Amino acid sequence: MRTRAAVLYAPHTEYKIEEIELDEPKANEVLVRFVASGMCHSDEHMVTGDMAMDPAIIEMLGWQQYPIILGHEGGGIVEKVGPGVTELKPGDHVVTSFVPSCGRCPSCAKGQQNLCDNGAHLLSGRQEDGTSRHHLLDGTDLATMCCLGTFAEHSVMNINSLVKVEEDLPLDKACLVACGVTTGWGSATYAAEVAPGDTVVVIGTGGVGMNAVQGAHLAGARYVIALDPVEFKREQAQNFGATHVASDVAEAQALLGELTWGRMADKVIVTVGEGKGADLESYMSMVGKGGRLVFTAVANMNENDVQLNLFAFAMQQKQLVGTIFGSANPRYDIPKLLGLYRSGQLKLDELVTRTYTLDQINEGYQDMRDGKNIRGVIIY
Ligand code: CXF
Ligand code: ZN
Repeated sequence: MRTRAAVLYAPHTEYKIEEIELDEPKANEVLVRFVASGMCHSDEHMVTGDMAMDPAIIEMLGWQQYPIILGHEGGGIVEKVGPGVTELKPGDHVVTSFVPSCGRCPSCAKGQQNLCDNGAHLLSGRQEDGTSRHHLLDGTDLATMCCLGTFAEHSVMNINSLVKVEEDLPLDKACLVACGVTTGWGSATYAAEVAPGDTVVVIGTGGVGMNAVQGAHLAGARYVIALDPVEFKREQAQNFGATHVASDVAEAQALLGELTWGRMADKVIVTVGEGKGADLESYMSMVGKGGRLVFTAVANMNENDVQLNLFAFAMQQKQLVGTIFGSANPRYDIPKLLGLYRSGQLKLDELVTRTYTLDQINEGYQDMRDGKNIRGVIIY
């Protein structure tokens, strides 16, 4: 079938809206008509080139990373299912999960669906069987982000990347649990294990960090300090549970000193747009004795060096924890978070700063770069 998609032909270029050819769903795959897609910062890492597959591996496999359809935060309606799909049918409402979960691999079986073995395909640009369902009209294969490609009116993806949701939920809000909301909320509740009475700092309060703020608040933190250089984001954070705000690390350190009588933070959660190894020690300096730093941010794939005072790290018994998808289990946590939205305990509507059409995607990403959005959402 023909559909429309935002195609990125190369890093550091604008998206172009193209008519594309989309194949039928194969075994265990589903054709989805998207209703909405969140515009996550991680897609921007494919635009800047911070994140890409190893060129040597790509060449060995005969694949290419570009042209690519980005987007991994989708909400839509099933149009057709491929052979072997029994758990979804046409008309079902679904959200994507940027991490797949097969339920059968050792990680899924252990209760760590965010580490599903099929995650190995996330940056391959291909479906799990190594082939493409998306093609330019001249036949060129298109890669897709996270095996999804939600910046398109339709897409075909594996059942492992879809979670069924209740039909009365608005898909233009529910789509946000596909990545940003669950990643941020889980970073606070699972990875940081925020406990009642904790003092928490969230560094970077965009589409992920804002949900770490509301996760920490809901988990009973006494103080939640939202650290962001953008005034609009600091203001917004106070509606999501931040008790205090700071515009830089020095301001947050001074605030922590006063609030905790020098004991500093129990948990610091790093949700900046691009993680930098050089900043790690300044983040760790806000963590108190026995405290934990959670690193959620995406860094450049070649970022190998970090600044960290190893003596203080050991002597003050600090912890450094990495996390993907906020250490959440998509098939358990996506419905759970949508339940919290339904009961009014999780804010989703307020995360959406602006909506765009697919044709306005470049404008939407420019707004993100300019710090104007908590989340921009494309409405199809
Ligand atoms: C990213 C993490 C790295 C792979 C692509 C998706 N996470 C969410 O935005
Ligand atoms: Zn994302």
